[in-house]
Amino acid sequence: LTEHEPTRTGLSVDALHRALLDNLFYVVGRFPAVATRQDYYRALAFTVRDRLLHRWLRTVQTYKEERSRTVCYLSAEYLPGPQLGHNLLALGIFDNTREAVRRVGLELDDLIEEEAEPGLGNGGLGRLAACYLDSLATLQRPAIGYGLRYEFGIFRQRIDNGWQVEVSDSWLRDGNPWELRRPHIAFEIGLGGHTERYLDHHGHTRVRWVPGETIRGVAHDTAIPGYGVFNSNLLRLWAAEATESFDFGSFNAGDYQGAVRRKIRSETISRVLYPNDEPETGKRLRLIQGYLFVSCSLQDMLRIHLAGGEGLDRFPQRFVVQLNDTHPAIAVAELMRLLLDKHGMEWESAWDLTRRTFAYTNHTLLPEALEKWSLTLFEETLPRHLEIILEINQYFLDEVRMRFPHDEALTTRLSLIDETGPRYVRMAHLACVGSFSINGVARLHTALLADTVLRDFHTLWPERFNNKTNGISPRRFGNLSNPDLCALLSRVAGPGWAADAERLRLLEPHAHRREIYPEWRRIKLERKRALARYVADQTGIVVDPESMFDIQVKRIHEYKRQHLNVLHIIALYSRIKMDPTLDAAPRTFVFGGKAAPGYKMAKLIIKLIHSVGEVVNRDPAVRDRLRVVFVPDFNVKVAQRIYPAADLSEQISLAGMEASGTGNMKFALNGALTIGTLDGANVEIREEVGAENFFLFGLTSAEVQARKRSGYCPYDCYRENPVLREAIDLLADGLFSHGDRALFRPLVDHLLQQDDYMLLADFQSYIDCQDRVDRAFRDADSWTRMSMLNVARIGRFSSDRVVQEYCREIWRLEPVTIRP
Ligand code: 26R
Repeated sequence: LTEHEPTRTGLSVDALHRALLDNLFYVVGRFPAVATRQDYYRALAFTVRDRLLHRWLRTVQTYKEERSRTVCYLSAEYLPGPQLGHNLLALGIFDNTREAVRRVGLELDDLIEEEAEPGLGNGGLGRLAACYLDSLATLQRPAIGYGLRYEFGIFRQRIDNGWQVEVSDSWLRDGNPWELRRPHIAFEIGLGGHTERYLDHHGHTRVRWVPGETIRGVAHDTAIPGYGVFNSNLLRLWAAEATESFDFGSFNAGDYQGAVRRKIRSETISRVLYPNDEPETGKRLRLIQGYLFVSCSLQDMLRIHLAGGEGLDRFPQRFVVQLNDTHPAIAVAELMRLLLDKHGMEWESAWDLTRRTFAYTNHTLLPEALEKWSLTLFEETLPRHLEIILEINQYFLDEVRMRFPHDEALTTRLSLIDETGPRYVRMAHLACVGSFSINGVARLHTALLADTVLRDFHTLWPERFNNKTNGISPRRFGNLSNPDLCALLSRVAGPGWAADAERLRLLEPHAHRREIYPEWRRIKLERKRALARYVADQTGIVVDPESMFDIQVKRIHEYKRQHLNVLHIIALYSRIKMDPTLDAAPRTFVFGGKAAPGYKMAKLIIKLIHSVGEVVNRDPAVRDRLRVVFVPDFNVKVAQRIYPAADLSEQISLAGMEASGTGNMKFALNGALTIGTLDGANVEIREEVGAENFFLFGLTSAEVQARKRSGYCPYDCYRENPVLREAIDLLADGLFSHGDRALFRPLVDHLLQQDDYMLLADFQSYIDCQDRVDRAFRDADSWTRMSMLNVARIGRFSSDRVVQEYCREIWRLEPVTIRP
């Protein structure tokens, strides 16, 4: 009977098989005999998209009919990872599809490999946004993710002689079968120009912005299906295009070439993602990028709202807008502008409405990462917004002066404008003033926010502050990346854990059953073998899957202290050289991560990892006991191979620096034990899994602050600790640089003279802790039990838990069931 199943919606093996061949011919335009794997991947992607469309359109229709309250997640970055596997899992057709693909003589895993992932983000912040979209759909909450459709995502990383080389990421080259371009969902934005005052027909003074140029943003939609439910939400990304009116005007004036040039320039706006995890002040293009997607998104929300027939005053009932860091904070001024200038509202009601609409998440305490824009750049680019910001500031500072008279210093600190030198707009301040909720991303982070960078705002409005400890998608980082482990989890804890991660706790009683340890270890070993094959293929380095896989993967940054990890490797290397009988478990040190292209020190750290690896991996005295590898081009796809293969997860940032971290959670879910500081979410992970199942070292953030206040002198640590001295001397003397003493000098000098991230202060504690790790690893049964307990107790860090907290405490959002 399955023969009668429709080709575009049927879920049986037969229907999928027929659809695959149908799409291969009619959409991809190929005969099976000449089709490549990429052709088959695309045919399969269309097959899956067909099956999503029904759910997707039903969802949009239902939300519309029911005028459901909707959260709009505004994020400049999304790192959703490859879509095919995720969508098959959500639809529950993984096994049938595997079978259908076999019928054409191929393997599903090979087709999944074919997909170019959308690298539309830098790291944690973009991946978090993707996990939250997954959870929102799974929890049946109406949500739209709004962002930018960068034509080039985060650069691809090549390694040349140990140095990072950036290669452009043309992820759209083979087309993107998942997206639907919506040419009729497009909005214009203005740039530059000037403002004018005029009298409206009530005789009130109003403002008109006369932009110097206009640009269009066109919607590109991707379905985000929930897991095991019919809901499918929307990721709507804007691409920049030229406006027709503009072309037309130039054409009439006879300047055809000029019109084409401007068209190309318009399209440049969404061309490329900025590859930094720190702002570049003065980059006009980045300001425009943010404004483009924010303005289009708000115009889209207003359109949807007004189409529902309700008045603007009810907008905050229908929509809540979450600002993912300050990158979209211009939204506060833009919504004001739309309400005042386009919809003729009065200031008080517009401001009241705006402030009831936005909520702001902060993702970093690093002062250099707090966004600010020079006033002159702002004025040139968004003159009307600057006026509005200055007016918001006046009302705001009046209120401050009223509540805290005679405290001009407080007023200066709180101002939306930094006037200590050349003037800047402080985007975090704009976000705070314009939002009803301000949250950090881990308990410690939120506490530090209230105590440091947002202290004065916390004094003003303590009730706006709240914590939402980050989480990860158990579907993406469990089921998809580690199916064998997950099959075991489903057997012992029941299959429900993927949608209800707290159920992982049902594994806990089994952590004492030695008879299942061999299977747990076999699964880990199999993932390590697979990673070893991948590493050999990518780097030519052969590693031993039986050795401890000690892994640090994340953006390369001094505060994350990859070089502390390297100092441990050097110390261990020299210890084994001095004492070849030293009893220590063989280890494979794995690194991965990208450095911002302009961040010299981070790039030098990549070179350092390779240089130390070269010496260690070649030395016959240690080569059976230590290996160092750097996996190039760390991204979501590579991450899914790495987390399942880890024995040890390195989370070693200086306490008080990492807002949360989410890699820490992904490792633990895959049964790795953590060596870490009391930073970010590590604090809460350790509480959950138990102190005895976590390797803790290093200063606390309070101790860090105290040490800094009393004048931290790294050179003292160097002088007083012979092990540390030797490690640094080996580096400085050129042991890892063919005798070149200049290569790593900047790094060594910085450590000895400044050491902003206190590697030397934490060095001995780290080394001692690594010794404890070594002893623990050599007791295989005890290690296995700890590993199982980590998995059993990590459920709290599911993004489902966080999203429920956001829904209950910030968004006031209820589930909406979609029926077939
Ligand atoms: C301005 C722009 C180029 C930019 C600045 C800063 C882009 C990205 C950043 C980095 C930030 C905001 C970031 O990614 N923060 C990370 O957010 C994660 C999710 O909350 C945290 O887990 C992680 O600790 C934090 O560094």
